[in-house]
Amino acid sequence: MVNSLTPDQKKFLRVVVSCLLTFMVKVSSAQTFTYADPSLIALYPQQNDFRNTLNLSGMWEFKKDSLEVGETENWQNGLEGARSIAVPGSWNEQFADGRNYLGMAWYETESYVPASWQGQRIFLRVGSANYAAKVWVNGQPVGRHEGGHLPFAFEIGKLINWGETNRVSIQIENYLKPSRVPTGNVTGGPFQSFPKANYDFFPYAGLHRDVWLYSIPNTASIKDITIKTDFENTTGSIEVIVESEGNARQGKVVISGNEGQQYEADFRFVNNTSSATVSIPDVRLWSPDDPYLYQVDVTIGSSRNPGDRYSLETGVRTISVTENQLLLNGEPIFLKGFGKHEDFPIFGKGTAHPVMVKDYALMKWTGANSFRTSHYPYDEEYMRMADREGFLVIDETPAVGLYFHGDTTELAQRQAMCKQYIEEMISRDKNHPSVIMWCIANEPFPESLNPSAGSREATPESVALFQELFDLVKEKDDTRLATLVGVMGGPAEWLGLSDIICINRYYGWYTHLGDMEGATQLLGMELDGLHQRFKKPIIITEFGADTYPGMHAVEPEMFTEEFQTQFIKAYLDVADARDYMAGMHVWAFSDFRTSQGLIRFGGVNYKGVFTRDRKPKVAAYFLRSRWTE
Ligand code: BDP
Repeated sequence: MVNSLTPDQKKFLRVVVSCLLTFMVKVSSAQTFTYADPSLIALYPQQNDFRNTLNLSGMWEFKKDSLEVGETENWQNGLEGARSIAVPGSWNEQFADGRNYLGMAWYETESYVPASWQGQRIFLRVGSANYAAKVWVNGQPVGRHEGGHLPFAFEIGKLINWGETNRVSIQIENYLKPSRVPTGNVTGGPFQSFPKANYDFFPYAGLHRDVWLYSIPNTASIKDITIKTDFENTTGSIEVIVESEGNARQGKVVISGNEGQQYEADFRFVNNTSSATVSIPDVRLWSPDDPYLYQVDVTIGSSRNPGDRYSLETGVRTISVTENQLLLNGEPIFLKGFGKHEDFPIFGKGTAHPVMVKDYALMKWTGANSFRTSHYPYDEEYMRMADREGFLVIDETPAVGLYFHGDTTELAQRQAMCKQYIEEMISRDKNHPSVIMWCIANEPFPESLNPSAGSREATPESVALFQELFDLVKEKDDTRLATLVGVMGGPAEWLGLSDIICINRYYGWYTHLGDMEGATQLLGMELDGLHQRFKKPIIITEFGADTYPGMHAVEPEMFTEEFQTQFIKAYLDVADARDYMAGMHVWAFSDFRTSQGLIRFGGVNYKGVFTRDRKPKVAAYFLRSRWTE
């Protein structure tokens, strides 16, 4: 019958059939791609007698999908004409044609899943896929996730071929959109850069952290562990809250430390939840000077027939604020350190373990005791290392460059993303003693996007919006402080919502150019005013000057190493003269890649006190003498 149709009728039929097929694919994908559940990322994959892990990082297959035909052409059934790519790593750094590509691309790998895993529950966990990801296993859709810098996981046991290789396909795209967090392609935004990110770091794309397959026991398993610590006199207490799945009725917590001592507590589940508090006599408190960690082993089931086990490390410490001070274990502590980035040549935003180790070594060398995970949560190994090395961390969500004008639908989408990030970040990082503070946003902009002009008022809507985020943080974790980092010229009302005031200031750089006297005068006045108004301690979470390495001047001049040193010293002196200052974080630890723009020579932000490949500028030696003597 088709043969009897005219060419026009045939063409029409083809269009109808293709539309129908596209529609069916879309409908079926809409039905089968569930959004990732943040509660699944609470426990990092772990190998023990009850659990198994397989790290899928290494060489994967990669293919751009700029026409976005991959799904209709079923690329999940095997990528044809693909090239190799390293995971973790940003795709923008690995090829000769990838730098500015932010569209759709596909990743694929194969992994053998041992038959011995059959009978267990199997999950796929992706450490970070920037920005939006869809995942298939053996050609079958398993789920989707939005937002980079935080992990997501799906249960995939039903799709596994036991004792065979299994194909994992991940589609990722990183379009810059006003509805996303962080935002991009904003009309009239402050950043006139390319690519048009509404923030000052390169919008790297791809699989940036490890990808894992892991298994947990089928009949009863530990789903989540939350640790809260406290102390009175010399006795510490570690409260361990355990959430389980399945039929375990009881369990045990064993805490090891204090040179071979063990402290134990039994617990019983009620509705799969339980908690046990263990006392530690002669407790060794966690601090930057002595980052002492206790080992916590949780076992569920009876002692004769244990069902699952999970181990982690914790430090006993408290964090609080007074009107003037930040208190660690009840004692004043001053944060000395940096705002940072996950950034390194060729790796992009991909996890690079040697760089991580080097960064801690260099931070210690300067005498720093703290850093902020600007402007997104860092790799989990980074956080574990902070626990071990004794760094006090301000853990920040990817909410950078938020603004409140324009499209209300986009505003609601951004707000939903901010809440998702808070849930995921706290779910993932809540057991790190190093994390003392959650930061819900960096430099949200007031109504007018240009902070040096227009309205600096906080609209009631924006205050309500932040209040909602702070409430969510406190609901998830009431043991730590919560803050947002304020932009220069931004509304003070937003700052007042925080437990501790955090501000970024660039007087002497973006205003009062080169004039450090005028800059520090204004800075001092502003700090005094803020403290008088809010009666809370203040941290300057960013201050710094772009510095081209090797550029010098007898009399300090912008862009020279002498000017950067003078700038940092002037700010530190202002802080030292005020007893309500609780910390100073230099911007930035190292130079980092950003979008191309007039004020970003070579697409690099040069405010690092170390170069991008971690060589010290003069300011690094200055900080070392100031912070270690
Ligand atoms: C601050 C931002 C930071 C920038 C820095 C700068 O928080 O991301 O990199 O300014 O301009 O406003 O160097």
